[in-house]
Amino acid sequence: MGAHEAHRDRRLCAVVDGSNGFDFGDASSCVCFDGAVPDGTEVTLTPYDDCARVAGNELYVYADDGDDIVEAVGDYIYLDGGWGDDTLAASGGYNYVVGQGGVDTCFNGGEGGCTCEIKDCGDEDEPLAAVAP
Ligand SMILES: [Ca+2]
Repeated sequence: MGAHEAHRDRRLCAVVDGSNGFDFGDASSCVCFDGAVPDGTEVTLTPYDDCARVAGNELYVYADDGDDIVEAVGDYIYLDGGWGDDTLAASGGYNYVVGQGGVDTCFNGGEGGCTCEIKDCGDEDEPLAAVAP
């Protein structure tokens, strides 16, 4: 299956619950995760088009490659979209959202040190869609 096909149908992603840990980097398909994780956890998604809603505090969430859709709920979360055309959202406070390469859309509904930053050294035309708190 090509990446675009996977992008069209995220229902084909493996539904995961974190019972075997929160590093899904070795998964053979995209993953779909929706749940709470312990504070301070590092969550790593797959190189495919993942879909996740992660709740917790002091998290590091890395979506890796692929066109990911990730929502983070909590405080002090660092949400890194990795490469790909990501849609990233963080609600809570003091979260930091980084789109990395690709055409990303970031929303940060939190308060405090909220930032939505696109890091892409190779494409200055990349649109930035940021919603201020
Ligand atoms: Ca991914």
